[in-house]
Amino acid sequence: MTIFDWHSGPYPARVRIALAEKGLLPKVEFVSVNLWKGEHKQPAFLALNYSGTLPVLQLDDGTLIAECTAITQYLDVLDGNPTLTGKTPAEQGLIHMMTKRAEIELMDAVSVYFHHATPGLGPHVELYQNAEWGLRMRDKALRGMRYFDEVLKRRSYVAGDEFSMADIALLGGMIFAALVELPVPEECEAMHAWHARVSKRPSVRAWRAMVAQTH
Ligand code: GTS
Repeated sequence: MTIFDWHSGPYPARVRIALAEKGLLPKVEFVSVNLWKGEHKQPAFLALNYSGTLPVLQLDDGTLIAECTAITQYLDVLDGNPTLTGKTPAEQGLIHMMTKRAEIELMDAVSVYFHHATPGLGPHVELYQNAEWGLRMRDKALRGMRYFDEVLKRRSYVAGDEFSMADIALLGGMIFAALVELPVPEECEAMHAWHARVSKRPSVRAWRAMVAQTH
């Protein structure tokens, strides 16, 4: 399997953490696509992913799978023992719902803030910016943090009692929020406790060590 990504990117982090959770990191070859140079908007990359975003998984038969959720789903069921995306229909439904919610309410909102209300990837990549929209999305992300704080007051993990793809999605949002210096409000204690807990997982520690090493 090949993964096209940018090693320290927040969305790529979701797939790298999922790979580590599944013990699949040694089976993957990583190909670096330089976001800061805008390589993801060039025709060669757009041929791999119409949306021009990372990461993209390419299977050995050439099949291309983009979108973190779709890639994680694929990786999780490969061994016939899904541990991240649910075993029962209800678990699967809840995990997908909460994963999407972590994207809509936090991670994607932080991303829009980054691309529209900060210099983002620089003027040669950010050809259109709408600062007002970006700032609205920053406020949406802050509301999202408060929502997830409420969720995490009621249960240990985002979609229930077990760590899942939804936790990885929320963690991706937190990684992005930290990069753009958008801290989780101090009073969101449940969210902070959850973050401390998931940060102890070997998959997350390994990701952080990899990023620290490459900077
Ligand atoms: N919905 C996509 C997914 O889930 O995979 C979003 C992917 C995404 O936005 N990836 C970022 C990207 O390609 C990578 S990173 O910023 O997290 O490193 N951004 C570039 C751009 O121009 O939007």
